[in-house]
Amino acid sequence: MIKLYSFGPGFNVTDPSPYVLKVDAYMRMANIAYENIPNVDNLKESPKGKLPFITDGDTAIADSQFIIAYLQKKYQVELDFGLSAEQKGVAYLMGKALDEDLYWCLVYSRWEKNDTWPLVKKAFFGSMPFPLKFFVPIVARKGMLNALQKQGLGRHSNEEINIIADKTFSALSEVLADKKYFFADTPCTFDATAFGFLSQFINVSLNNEMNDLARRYSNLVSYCNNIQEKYY
Ligand SMILES: N[C@@H](CCC(=O)N[C@@H](CS)C(=O)NCC(=O)O)C(=O)O
Repeated sequence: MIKLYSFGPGFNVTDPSPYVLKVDAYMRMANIAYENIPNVDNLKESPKGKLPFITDGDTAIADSQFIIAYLQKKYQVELDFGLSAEQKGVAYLMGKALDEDLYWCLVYSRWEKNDTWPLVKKAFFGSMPFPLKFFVPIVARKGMLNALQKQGLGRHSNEEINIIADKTFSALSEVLADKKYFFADTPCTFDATAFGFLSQFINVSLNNEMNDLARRYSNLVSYCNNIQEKYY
């Protein structure tokens, strides 16, 4: 059986990582049986030092995009069957916007913002033994803030970062409009990505400015709730 190595539930969602939740949702949408192995220590076993990764027998695959490509090929998943070539191209690029841009807004909203950081610290490091629970979060936060600077988003003001996140929420809301899924009557690969990311803003038990921005789009809220209800 396929094993999905994840962090485990956090902030009231199945996984606080959008990439893990993307793969988890994908396998549910594609009706692929799997076992979820939740443990932050999975990071130490991961071929690329990040989560998610999966194992299928003796094969280990890391990174959500390669996991999905592997599953698509090996299990002949046809979630994107009904999409035109143009829709497939647009869906791919939209997925990249979430993976490579919205992700950093999420990192900023959780790790940089002083109103949310204490909750992140408690959720991610609260169960660590003394004295690790004191210095590991400090080192981890420093690393994330450094990554935000290097990536570039961390150099913008709070207001500018909220504008960047809101532009993505607004664009997603426009594309979704009153449809149930983004491109067809049934979910496609992009829906797994969209749910994996949007849930991190909408369905989580966090209430920062960015959560408020996302929750203003009622069609995105219904979208997440419908997928949550149907597949979880
Ligand atoms: N490109 C990767 C990104 C995975 C990723 O960044 N995972 C983060 C959690 S959201 C992680 O494992 N971070 C732990 C670390 O960097 O130490 C994917 O699509 O799977």
